Amino acid sequence: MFENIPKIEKPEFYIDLGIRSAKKYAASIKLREKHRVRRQAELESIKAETFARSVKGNIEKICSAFPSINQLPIFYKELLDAMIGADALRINIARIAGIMKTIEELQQKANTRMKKANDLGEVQKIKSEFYGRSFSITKKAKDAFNFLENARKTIKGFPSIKTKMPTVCICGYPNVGKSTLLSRLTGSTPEIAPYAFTTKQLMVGYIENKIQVIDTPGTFTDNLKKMNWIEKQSYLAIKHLTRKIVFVFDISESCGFTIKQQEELFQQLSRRFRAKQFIIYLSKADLGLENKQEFIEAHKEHRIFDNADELKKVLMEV
Ligand SMILES: Nc1nc2c(ncn2[C@@H]2O[C@H](COP(=O)(O)OP(=O)(O)OP(=O)(O)O)[C@@H](O)[C@H]2O)c(=O)[nH]1
Ligand SMILES: [Mg+2]
Repeated sequence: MFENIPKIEKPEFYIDLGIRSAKKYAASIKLREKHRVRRQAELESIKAETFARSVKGNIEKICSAFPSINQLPIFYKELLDAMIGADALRINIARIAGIMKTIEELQQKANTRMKKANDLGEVQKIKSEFYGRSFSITKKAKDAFNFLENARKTIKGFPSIKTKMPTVCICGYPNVGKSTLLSRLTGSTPEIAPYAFTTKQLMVGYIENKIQVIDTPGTFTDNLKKMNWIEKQSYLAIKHLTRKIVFVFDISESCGFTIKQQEELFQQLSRRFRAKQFIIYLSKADLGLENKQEFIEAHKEHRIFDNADELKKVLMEV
């Protein structure tokens, strides 16, 4: 979805490109003007215009490649705000867009002055002033170019999610078997390993191309700002994309976390997302689960599954 933003270079790169393209173009044209001063003035005007067009074109490409924040689905909008800062992105795009405008004005002024230049010294002076000021305002925006390059890298790592498809999120403590369940439900092949924090980005699968299932790891803090990058993504996916949450409990505790710890996360999410429907999945049923009956008694108000196929059937019921 966001892979098309071109790499953003340092300002010097665009200046060099502009100079090269001006030189190249100037070498390819034939001027009819015979008067030495007029001829030189005309040549420099053409070069300045080519330089300005090149810099403007490249900056324009950068500005228009970033997604327009207001048109993004709410999930991506908030993700972008949490990861990059929507205002900061707007400001930095506006800063480099400002360069285009200034260079255009400088070039027009230089052009008008060139037409009136009386000697080669004056032509040289106008030329130096034009490039000097153009370079300086472009280089001054170094931080903005840098910011946008970092933003591009962050955006490129955003998960590819269908924001309009009915979606189910799989939550639960680390190592309880969330990714294994995702794989059983959707046939996708996420990384599964016998240690906590295996999943480091949102994993997505589809049930018959009708239901999107997202593995949303994280134990979440109260504050979005304090969450790590994967937790922010998970949290926003739960908040904006899903009405159904499958909460995975490993009551065998072979995940390394007690039922009590898992219960705390379950209660915390239930409170925070009151309006959503929670379904419980007991993982690792093959391990016996002696305490299953006791657990079911304590969670009478929830539907509980320990078989992925049965859970899948229920998720398919619209
Ligand atoms: N015996 C048994 N082991 C399971 C089952 N499901 C998962 N496991 C094991 O539990 C471990 C963790 O499984 P994952 O699916 O990676 O768990 P996760 O919740 O995605 O873990 P994180 O990504 O670290 O949060 C792996 O060693 C799995 O093989 C199951 O049904 N039975
Ligand atoms: Mg996982």
